[in-house]
Amino acid sequence: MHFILVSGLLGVGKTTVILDMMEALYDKKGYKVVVIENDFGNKGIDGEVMRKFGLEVKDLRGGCICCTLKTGLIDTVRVIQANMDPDVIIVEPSGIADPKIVINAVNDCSGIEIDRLSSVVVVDAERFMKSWKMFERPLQNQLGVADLVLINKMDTVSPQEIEEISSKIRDFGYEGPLLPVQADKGINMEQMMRIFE
Ligand SMILES: Nc1nc2c(ncn2[C@@H]2O[C@H](COP(=O)(O)OP(=O)(O)O)[C@@H](O)[C@H]2O)c(=O)[nH]1
Ligand SMILES: [Mg+2]
Repeated sequence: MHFILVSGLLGVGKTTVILDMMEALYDKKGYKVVVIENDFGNKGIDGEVMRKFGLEVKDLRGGCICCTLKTGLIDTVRVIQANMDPDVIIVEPSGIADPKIVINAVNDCSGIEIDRLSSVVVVDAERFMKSWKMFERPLQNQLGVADLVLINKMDTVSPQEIEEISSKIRDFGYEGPLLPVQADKGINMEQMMRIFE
């Protein structure tokens, strides 16, 4: 089972990215995907979308995965694996959650079999330069464990601004792949899925 964590501040487009991932993983590859949401974003993955994909969403709204729901998340993953045995589990933690805590919890837990763990971080091109200072700590936590960084909403900025954002993300010490995307139109999402393979 491939465990994909999609982190990022509130409103950056995590849920939109996950919808694109689901489409790529389910429609194109036929993988069985389960999404676990723990976010208060303005766009939830609702029953209607799930029916379209024939998939399952577990909603952990009401607490932050990184603290009170840590054991809840692990138990949920364990139950999902035992009952549904999906190929992929995608987890959307709340915006300020520290993904490292989730990664450590998943790695340390017996009873869950994970072949591969990917940590994707989404940033919002429109807001990043204005807001990185205010969110330095959560960004540091997120970028510190990222395997892939998506600079989403590339439609809202110039190529030069994408460069500025990329260089600021490098200043955080992140050295992995950086990909500008427009998740709401699926732009560059195929490239994203390729990085996953
Ligand atoms: N302009 C633009 N808006 C986007 C893009 N992707 C997502 N959004 C919008 O950003 C808002 C937040 O998206 P959402 O996926 O709910 O963010 P989350 O809180 O990180 O899960 C929604 O109104 C989306 O429609 C994009 O590529 N470009
Ligand atoms: Mg969301």
